[in-house]
Amino acid sequence: NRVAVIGLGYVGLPTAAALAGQGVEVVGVDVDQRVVDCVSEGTAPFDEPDLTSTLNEAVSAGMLSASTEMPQADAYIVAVPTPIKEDSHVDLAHVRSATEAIAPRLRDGEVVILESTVPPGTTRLVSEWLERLRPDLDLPHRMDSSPGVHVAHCPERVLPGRIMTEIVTNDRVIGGLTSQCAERAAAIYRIFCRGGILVTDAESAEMAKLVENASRDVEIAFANELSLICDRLGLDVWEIIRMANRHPRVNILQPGPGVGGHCIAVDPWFVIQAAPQQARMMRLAREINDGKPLHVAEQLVAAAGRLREPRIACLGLAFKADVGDLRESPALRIVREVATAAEDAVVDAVEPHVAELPQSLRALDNVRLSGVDEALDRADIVALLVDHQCFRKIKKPRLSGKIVYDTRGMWA
Ligand code: SAJ
Repeated sequence: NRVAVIGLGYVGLPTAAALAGQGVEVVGVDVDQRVVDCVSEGTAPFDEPDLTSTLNEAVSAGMLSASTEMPQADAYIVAVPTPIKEDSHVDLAHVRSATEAIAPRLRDGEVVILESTVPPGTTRLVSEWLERLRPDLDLPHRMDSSPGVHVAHCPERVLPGRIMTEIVTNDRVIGGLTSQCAERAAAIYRIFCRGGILVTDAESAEMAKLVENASRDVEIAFANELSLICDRLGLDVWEIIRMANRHPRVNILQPGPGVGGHCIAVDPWFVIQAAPQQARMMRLAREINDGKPLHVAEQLVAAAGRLREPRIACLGLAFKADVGDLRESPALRIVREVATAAEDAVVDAVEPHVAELPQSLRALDNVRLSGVDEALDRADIVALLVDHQCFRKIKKPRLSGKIVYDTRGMWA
């Protein structure tokens, strides 16, 4: 049996490696030749604990290969990006082109599984696309029918930084366009997943995934709103949360500089768009979390405005602790905003997880990528933007005489 995994990113590559590690022949497919070359050599094109070792073993054992061409397979797992467009609607272009690449290969008895996070109804849409591309095949319609080709949704749930553990231990929700579709997909995930497999219909699986992230977004928004309230009232938000969380049924999350990454800041929009009248709290949460970087930047710019040619050390650019992923990073937004608004300031961006400044900062001549020590030595203002483990070593005396903005409560 051969499985094709389409999209060798944060989700597809670990899934391919986990399946291949269990003795399944896997072909990873990606449109990016560099990614394919990297994987073919057994190396991961991005940082993720334990991924390279699993990958290396699978490639050496001949169980995992990579290609830009769609192979013939018994199952196709689609794990391509589903970003949002300017108008905050989903961009299904990658799902569409993956579907078009799979269609000519499909044969009766095979299964197509969508892992990408998508708005409700997309799995059915994929099946409809396949049906139009291959009118000769019998695609699923009613839940109780027995189609020739099976289509299901199995949303990913792994946490960056813990992917290789969570891909095995997390429970999985698997939604089929028919019960048989769900069962066929479940059989594949049971090969490497030790968590529970929850079988449902495709739309419920799509929705379950979205509300997991929307729920986290709302909870983080509560913490972020609380931090604004406490700022206003001159109270210490960290101490208040610490105390409130000693109540047996209270668990307030941590405020921060905003919500980043490609999931939590994106997925709630798919729910909001599906039911705009009803999804009021989710929309507000998005607004609160999206407004937080600007709030932090304004505070830093105001502090910089009171100094002459200030040096600002911004600790962290990643979207969260201990990863090098800068996508939708609030820290990045803050640095860009501060460097643009405070023109006579020099910003030392400290990000040990990247080798060079990202494109959006390279254009600014008052931002440089610096080491933590040099940045702290010359800083008038220190902004802790990401709670990377390596910043925990910085002790309070090192910050004395400097204006400190600790957006993560690391020194609280
Ligand atoms: N954050 C806070 N305060 C907190 C927790 C997080 O400000 O108390 C911020 C982080 O700094 C980061 C953002 O929120 O900027 C999101 O980080 P995260 O660690 O909460 O989540 P992600 O985006 O890395 O991964 C999430 C996970 N979803 C849930 O926990 C419900 C993961 O399981 C999903 O697989 C992933 O989204 C995804 O791909 O959908």
